[in-house]
Amino acid sequence: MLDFFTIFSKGGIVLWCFQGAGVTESFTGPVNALIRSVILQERSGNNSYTHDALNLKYKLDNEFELVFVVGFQKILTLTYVDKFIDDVQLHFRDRYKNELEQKGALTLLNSNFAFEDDFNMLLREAEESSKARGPNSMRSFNESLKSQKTVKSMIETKGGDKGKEQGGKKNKNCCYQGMQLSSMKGDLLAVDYESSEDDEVEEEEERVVIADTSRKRKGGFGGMFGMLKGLVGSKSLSQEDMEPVLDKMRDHLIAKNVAAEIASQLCDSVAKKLEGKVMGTFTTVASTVKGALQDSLVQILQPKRRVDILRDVLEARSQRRPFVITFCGVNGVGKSTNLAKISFWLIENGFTVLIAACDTFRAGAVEQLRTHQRRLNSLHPPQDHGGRPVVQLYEKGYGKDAAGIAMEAIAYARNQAFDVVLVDTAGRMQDNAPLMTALAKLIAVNMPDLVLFVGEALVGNEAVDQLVKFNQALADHSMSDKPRLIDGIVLTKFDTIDDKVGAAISMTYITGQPIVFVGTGQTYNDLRSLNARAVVGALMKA
Ligand SMILES: Nc1nc2c(ncn2[C@@H]2O[C@H](COP(=O)(O)OP(=O)(O)OP(=O)(O)O)[C@@H](O)[C@H]2O)c(=O)[nH]1
Ligand SMILES: [Mg+2]
Repeated sequence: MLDFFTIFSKGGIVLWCFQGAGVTESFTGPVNALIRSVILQERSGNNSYTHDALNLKYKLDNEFELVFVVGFQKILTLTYVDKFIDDVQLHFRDRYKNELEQKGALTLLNSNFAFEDDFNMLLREAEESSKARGPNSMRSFNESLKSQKTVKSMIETKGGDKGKEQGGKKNKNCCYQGMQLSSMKGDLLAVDYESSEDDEVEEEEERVVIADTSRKRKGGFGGMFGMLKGLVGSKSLSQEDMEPVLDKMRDHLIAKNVAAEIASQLCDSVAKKLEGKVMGTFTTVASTVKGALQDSLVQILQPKRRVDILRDVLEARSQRRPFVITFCGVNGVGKSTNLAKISFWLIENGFTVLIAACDTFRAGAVEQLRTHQRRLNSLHPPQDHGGRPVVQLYEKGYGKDAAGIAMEAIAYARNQAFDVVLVDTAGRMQDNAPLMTALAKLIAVNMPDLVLFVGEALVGNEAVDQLVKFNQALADHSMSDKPRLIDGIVLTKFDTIDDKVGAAISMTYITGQPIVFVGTGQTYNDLRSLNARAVVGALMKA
């Protein structure tokens, strides 16, 4: 029942297309019209467009710079199209990741995207599931978009909710030394925010009424957008017009703890994006500026690379080797505590963990880990796991070479068939050259699967300095031409920062690496994943 489906790059190269049986009209006209009047204007709306008798729906893939467009007759109400376009996008990305990562136009031109079979399968599934639901069945409130558009919808639940439910059923919720614990099976819950009523406005409505709310609010973005009031008619935006607005935007971001340098770079890029854009009315100016900033922020926070630790651990297990994660960062940021929380999450997911006590420097570091190891084993007693402790500590006391201990621990884990090795390291200041060299050596020698940088959400400008110097040290002391740098971030003490969430932006912007875990407190349950939309929401809030 579809007229066509086409996948093309933002550069205009058609990678693949499908034309429905019996459809003779070319779809070049409608697609060109869509590109001209919607995509190039960066009007997002609800991602649909009507051209003569055709309905077009599209989806942008910003990571790989692709556009997915589906066309069907306006008279048809195809309920499955939105989900279908999502499915096709995911499938296509997964299947052609390698080709798409190369990006260059030549690679795309030379690649053969034989996607017919996958597409037909997805289409059959979509059509069948919509038939199964019945054509005229009315959606219940719970199924409707509206029911999901509450504040709660900002929280990504994924497998997390399921895990919680299971935990509840099996009565797994337990307490330890005053700590409330619940099951942490599956993917982690995403960080949550308290929101004002304003945020509950449905997205569609928000776009329309944005000018009003910005006028209502004092200061913050309200004031900022207010400045654009004079800009009406068909004037195109110039740097000069935007200067005062951008200054305010920069201050706003800095007030939210985004590092100053990064706030400036972000504003410059928004200015570049908007320069020369022809403005219609005040409303469009307001939503365009806000939208451009919001888009950039979401894009920064969205992982360029998927980090799926549970899957990667399983893969390592199938290769009969432990999956090794190293934690590093400056003193007192929460490396050891979050290492323990991550152990708990891994154990809850059925894995065994060896903690390598490679902080051989700070007094008490080994004992701190031993305490965690005991607590974790009492939460998951060996008798529930075939007589084997689910977490063990590998330690050699103090004053020894950390890289050597890590190496012994990894070998021990391989012999004893542990699934994961978590390497705790001593805190070190980024300017302490000998200690940075030692860390770089530990990583170069042991080549962990994942190097996690642990940083506090409280930091502002300091975040950039830490990350740049940690990465630089790893690069300088690497023995390979493809050095192991930081490949993920643990953002800790997120519970202490209110809505000053700027460090999340600074850290991902500087490294280009994802925030893999968010620490939200001092119990084993206080571990979350990042919800980019919620963080951007908090950043944009006046
Ligand atoms: N509120 C809050 N406190 C945290 C969080 N993570 C860690 N902490 C606290 O931060 C303090 C330092 O934590 P550690 O785990 O010892 O930090 P570290 O980075 O290992 O410290 P060094 O090994 O000395 O470098 C402890 O009091 C933790 O309880 C968090 O997500 N939220
Ligand atoms: Mg520590």
